[in-house]
Amino acid sequence: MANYTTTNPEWAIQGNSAVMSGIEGIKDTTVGNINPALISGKMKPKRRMVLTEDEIVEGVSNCDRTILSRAITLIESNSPKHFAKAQRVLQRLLPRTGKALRIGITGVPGAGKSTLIEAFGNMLCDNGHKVAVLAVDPTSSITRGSILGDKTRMGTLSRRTEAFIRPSPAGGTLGGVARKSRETMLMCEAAGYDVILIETVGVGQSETIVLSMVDFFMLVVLTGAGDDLQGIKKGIMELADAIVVNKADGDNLVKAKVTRGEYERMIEYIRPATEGWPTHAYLCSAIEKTGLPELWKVIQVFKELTTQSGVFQRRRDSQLLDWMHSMIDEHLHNLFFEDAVITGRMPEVKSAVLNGTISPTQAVAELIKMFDIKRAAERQVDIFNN
Ligand SMILES: Nc1nc2c(ncn2[C@@H]2O[C@H](COP(=O)(O)OP(=O)(O)O)[C@@H](O)[C@H]2O)c(=O)[nH]1
Ligand SMILES: [Mg+2]
Repeated sequence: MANYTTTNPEWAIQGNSAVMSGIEGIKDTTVGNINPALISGKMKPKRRMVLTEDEIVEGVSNCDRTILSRAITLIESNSPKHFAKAQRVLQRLLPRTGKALRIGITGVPGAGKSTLIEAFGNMLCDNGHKVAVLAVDPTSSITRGSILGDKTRMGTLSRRTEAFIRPSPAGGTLGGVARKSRETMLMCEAAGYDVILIETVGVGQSETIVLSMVDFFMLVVLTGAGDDLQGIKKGIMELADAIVVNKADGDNLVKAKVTRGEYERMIEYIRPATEGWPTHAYLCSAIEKTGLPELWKVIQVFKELTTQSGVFQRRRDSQLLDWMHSMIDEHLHNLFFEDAVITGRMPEVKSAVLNGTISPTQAVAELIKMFDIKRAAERQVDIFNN
């Protein structure tokens, strides 16, 4: 059996030529640059070696960051074979998950989320925590690159051994990004990261995905909110467990205090995001690193209070059931759209709809009639047992 993936692995995301490398430390094996140990057979080219299920489970459990990266790559793979393997790995690691504090961070682009995560993450590492930073950006397959910028913004943190930073999966469907992000989070927990910081791009549906994953959700805002609320929808404020007025430094400090007061007044009219937890606005500066210990304290009090009241666990429980439901949706969706009968007839039906020969509703009715769910399920590779 082939032990090595090719330069264009089958799991590469369709239409996306950038494939993240797995293991670092071995130079490209171009002519003249070959490690003699490789030729003599004394050393295996680790970079391309396919890891066994056991190796991944063990590597992740021991917080081997290289293996963790590869486990996540497996989760992000769109190949059914890799999906099945990732699921088996996850199943075995599941008992190690759930112990981290999951914090979501949203806000308009430029609010300072990445800078804040860098400062906050460093502080937590200094305090003995292990921090995993994830990003959720469902548009990343279109915009690309934006998330890589974030990694440079987190320069210090990314070099720390106590930290692990992973950009958003470029996932195609929204459901795909959601599943991959959640499972990536679980992998990080299994590796022993006890604080998970999840940045959303703050546009589109990234907030919804992150909200469905986290225990504590914070909104980072800029000073000078004024009347227009910086385009922040009231809906997002309703989801926040804390509003963080960032860039409260230098000449901006006075303005930041005013902004904080404005948000405090607005919050009064909004139903709290979490039962029994009053949302407040706080000041901080990611650059000067002020207000960060206070913010951490707030999050800890939140955890304590909601754990006592049972709200913490209830939120996690409902998230789990929601995940399950969305997975069912996704699975049924795939069964239908990947079914040979459906894909075979689809072009014809599509053009009939475009020609005005049949209505979209009629088209759906006919496709559903053609779709034999039992046979479709049989035809599909048995992804859960393979
Ligand atoms: N003065 C000041 N600038 C900040 C602060 N935090 C972030 N910035 C700047 O704001 C800009 C956007 O920050 P970034 O972290 O990329 O924002 P994001 O888009 O929300 O992730 C960058 O130029 C940062 O240097 C802060 O606390 N104070
Ligand atoms: Mg950012």
